[in-house]
Amino acid sequence: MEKLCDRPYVLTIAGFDPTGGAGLVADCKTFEQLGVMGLSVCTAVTVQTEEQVFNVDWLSPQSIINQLNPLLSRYPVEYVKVGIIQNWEVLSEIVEVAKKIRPNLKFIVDPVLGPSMGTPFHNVVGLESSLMHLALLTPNVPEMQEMTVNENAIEAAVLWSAKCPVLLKGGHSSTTPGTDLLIVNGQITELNPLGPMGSPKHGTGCCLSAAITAQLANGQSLENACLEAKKYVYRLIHSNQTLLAYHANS
Ligand code: PXL
Repeated sequence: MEKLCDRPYVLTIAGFDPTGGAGLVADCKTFEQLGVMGLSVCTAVTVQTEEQVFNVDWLSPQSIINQLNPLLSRYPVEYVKVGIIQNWEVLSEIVEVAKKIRPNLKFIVDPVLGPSMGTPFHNVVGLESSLMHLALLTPNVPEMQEMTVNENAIEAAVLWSAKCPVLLKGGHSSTTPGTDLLIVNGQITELNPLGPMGSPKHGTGCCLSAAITAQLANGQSLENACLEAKKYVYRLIHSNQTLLAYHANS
């Protein structure tokens, strides 16, 4: 008897946020709305509300790998989203282990930085060659600057795009809020906002990268997956007036 479902299986490797606004819970809400079967592996247990992070307990690489092994062995996963992870070395180790089980895996990495998370991806220049096969990197402007120690985020993203596609998120930009740049091999495509900004939400970056992952698994091109993911986040930021969104696919 067939025990696997008809939906594409996708995996998020991310942190647990007890509010469900960010991290693996938000990713799985997004996966469910977008018609894919979501699996999750936990990298860290955070203590937080939607307003404040109190603590981050990182799981060991071995504990992450222990969770990963049975899932990848059993389910035909093709696309994996990676959220908070302790540092670039742990990311490389996990990608390597995962690819031994499923060589065709494609990774969408959201390089979450910020004081609350311990800025795990600070200055990764020189380390990045181990991760050249990523399907997409989704930094915002400060994250791109910090990863590459380059004040000019667009220049840094164009350089990086020789290694893997970059979606440089402009959500917080004061000049062009909501305009993201999809950069593939140096070619820049502007993805414009769909309408007014809406009310700020906790975890929109997580949901954007999860939605891209789901839409790639659904067979969309990279550009369409990013556009559809922007629509998904647009609905989140217009769903209510609090920092925690309601998820809906229409
Ligand atoms: O939005 C970044 C993020 C990612 N992952 C987890 C988080 C947060 C922000 O709070 O808690 C688990």
